[in-house]
Amino acid sequence: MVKSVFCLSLIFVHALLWAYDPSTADIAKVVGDKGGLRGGLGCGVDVGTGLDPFVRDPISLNGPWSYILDPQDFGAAEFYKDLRQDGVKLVQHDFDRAPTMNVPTDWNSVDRSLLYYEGPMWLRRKFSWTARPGRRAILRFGAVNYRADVWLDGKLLGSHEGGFTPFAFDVTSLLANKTHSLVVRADATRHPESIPCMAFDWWNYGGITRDVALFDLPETYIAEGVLQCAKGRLDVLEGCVRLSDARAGVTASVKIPELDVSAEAKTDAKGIARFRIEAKPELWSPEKPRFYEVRFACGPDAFADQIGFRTIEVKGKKILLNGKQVFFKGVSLHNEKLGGGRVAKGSDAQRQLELAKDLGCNFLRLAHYPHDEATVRAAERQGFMVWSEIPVYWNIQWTNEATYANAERQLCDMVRRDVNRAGVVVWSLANETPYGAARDKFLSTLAKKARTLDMTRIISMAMEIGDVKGDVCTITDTLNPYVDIVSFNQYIGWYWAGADEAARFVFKIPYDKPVVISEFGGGAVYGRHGPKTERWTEEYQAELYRFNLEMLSRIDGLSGLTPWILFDFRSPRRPCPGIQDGFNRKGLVSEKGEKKLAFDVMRRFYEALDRKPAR
Ligand code: GCB
Repeated sequence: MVKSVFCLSLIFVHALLWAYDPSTADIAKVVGDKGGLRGGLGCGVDVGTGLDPFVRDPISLNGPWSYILDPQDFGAAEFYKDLRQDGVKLVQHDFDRAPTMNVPTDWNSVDRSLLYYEGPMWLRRKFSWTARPGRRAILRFGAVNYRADVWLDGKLLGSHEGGFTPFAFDVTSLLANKTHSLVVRADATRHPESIPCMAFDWWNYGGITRDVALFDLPETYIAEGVLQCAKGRLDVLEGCVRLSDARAGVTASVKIPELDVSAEAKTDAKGIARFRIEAKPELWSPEKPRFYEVRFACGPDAFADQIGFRTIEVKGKKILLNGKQVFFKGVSLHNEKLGGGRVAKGSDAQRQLELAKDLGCNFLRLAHYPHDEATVRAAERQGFMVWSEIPVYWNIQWTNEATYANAERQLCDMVRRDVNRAGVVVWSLANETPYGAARDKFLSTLAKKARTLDMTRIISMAMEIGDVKGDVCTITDTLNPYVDIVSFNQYIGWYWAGADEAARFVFKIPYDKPVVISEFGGGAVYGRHGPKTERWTEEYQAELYRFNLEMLSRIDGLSGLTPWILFDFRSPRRPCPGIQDGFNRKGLVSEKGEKKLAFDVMRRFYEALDRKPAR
């Protein structure tokens, strides 16, 4: 009963609190409009660039959290008040006697017996606080997978669904000069109405997987500060400051000391001040990832971010970065540590980024959900353009309104979190979804929403190959009109046809748009050698890459490739003993970081592209 009330309230929260319908497709206006997640039950706040641990100095609530497993979900029942409130103690659920794990972390990596545990799990952390009058306290979770219910000293702050985006609560009125108890019920159990849904090809690590931070802010603070090149303009920067409260007539400013430019504006009735600055910054590019310190200020509040400036556009079959044609020399990767476990801190992904550099990449497809902020920042610092996506994957409940609201909120939270990241050039909305009218309605609406959120980046979806007749593959997905680039996953040589057969296939793509192949590849076990006709050998995979590259190179308008995938990753769908052992083996590199033969095939292909003049 309590659980169904809880579920109902989630639906209610999604349906009611997502009333976010900006009237114009201008990012400077849109990101400034108030909207997004409220966290639930009247206590939450939306998370913008002003609530970013990288630009402020919040109090960290990372570190040891006590945890209690609850495999039969008893804690949600009234009887177990002790779990939620950390108050009355029943011996079997005593946090003080419970083991601890170091948050942020997924719980699956903490103990071998939890490898495939999906939840629920109860976690508690105590912290002390000294209250200061006239300040605001905001509690932010970088991500909890998948569902989080949060209590502070026994009071339910709210609930959040979606495992890869931040959420926050205003806890000002609850904090006093004392020790507080913060309790989270985290649950990664799959549900048919969720995003992702029941089936997907990765392990969806559960837990408080990203930073927990408490922001001590002025009473009215800058909730959002945004600055980037105006659409298609390399000499005009546009942006805004949005205050936490809808206060009109307050002066806000933005400044780039290095360029000696600044602007001031007064907030409107929504608490938004908009800026337009004429400036000619040195541009961000993969060859030279240039950043400027941008300072946002308003009254007693200020913060600075390192922001790069660039434009990204599509013209006919070409992708233009800063007005010049660019080819996405990419690779796909999961937000997983080499060997398994969710990336929890920036350095966890550093080796992956080095491998991608070594492969010759200038582009990363961060599959299949928003990756952690430290990785996105590290990627853009190292000169990678980034494709960022939400986990609308395979089949989901296309006609469920709450599922749609969830997808839209995840999209908005992703955009809002990374809007200042020059490296992020593609927002992708879905992966390999099955054809159908209900799907088309869902995803075309989502695509329109994406354009109202951000008209300066490329909108995409990774689709399926379409119709195959003889040797001709025709791209038929009815969603192509809604995206800027034609992207599809194709596995010729692996799920069908032999490694050396790909070269005979041709693609018919009836759209005047650039083509980015969002996946291709096949499996190989590192160190397994044999004839190139034998599956799972490195030779087979290398041969598959050679023939696929020959075939794909002939596509008119080919503008990028993100082979699947940089490294072997954990997937419970891949049990085959001695071959997969719980890992998807399509990596160009093993889960231990060892390069397979196909790595070199791909690297040489990108090297050769560099020697060719622009296509
Ligand atoms: C796909 C999916 C990806 C899988 C891959 C595979 O099309 O998009 O998530 O891991 O195929 O290995 O089959």
